[in-house]
Amino acid sequence: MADVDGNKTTDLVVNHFTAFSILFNDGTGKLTLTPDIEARSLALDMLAADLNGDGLPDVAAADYAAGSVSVRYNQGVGTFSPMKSFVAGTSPVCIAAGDLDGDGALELAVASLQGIVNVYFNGCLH
Ligand SMILES: [Ca+2]
Ligand SMILES: [Ca+2]
Repeated sequence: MADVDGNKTTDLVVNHFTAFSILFNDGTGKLTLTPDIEARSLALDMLAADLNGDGLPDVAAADYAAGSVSVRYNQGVGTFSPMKSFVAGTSPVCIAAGDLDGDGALELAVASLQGIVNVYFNGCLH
């Protein structure tokens, strides 16, 4: 859940494992579903967080089958940048975002089935 379109209401990001979609909340109880937005194969875990500091939540996923973490930057209402992927080793299953080095920008941490955690510092995500 995140305010994807910046209208001060909480929208829903729905993970379909090979794609995601957004349920935009207009604030009156009406939800509007976007067409599917492509993700990598078998994205087991997904989050929405502002990774580039523009005030709009971006979408990042742990791509189990592809062994990668992928990021799509929010470009405004219902549109996202082309996917940017980073190697994440074998079987990444969980993803989290947090400011791990205290510079105010979010990092990504991705855990694999083997118990390995890869950290992607914000400066490397763009
Ligand atoms: Ca953003
Ligand atoms: Ca940081």
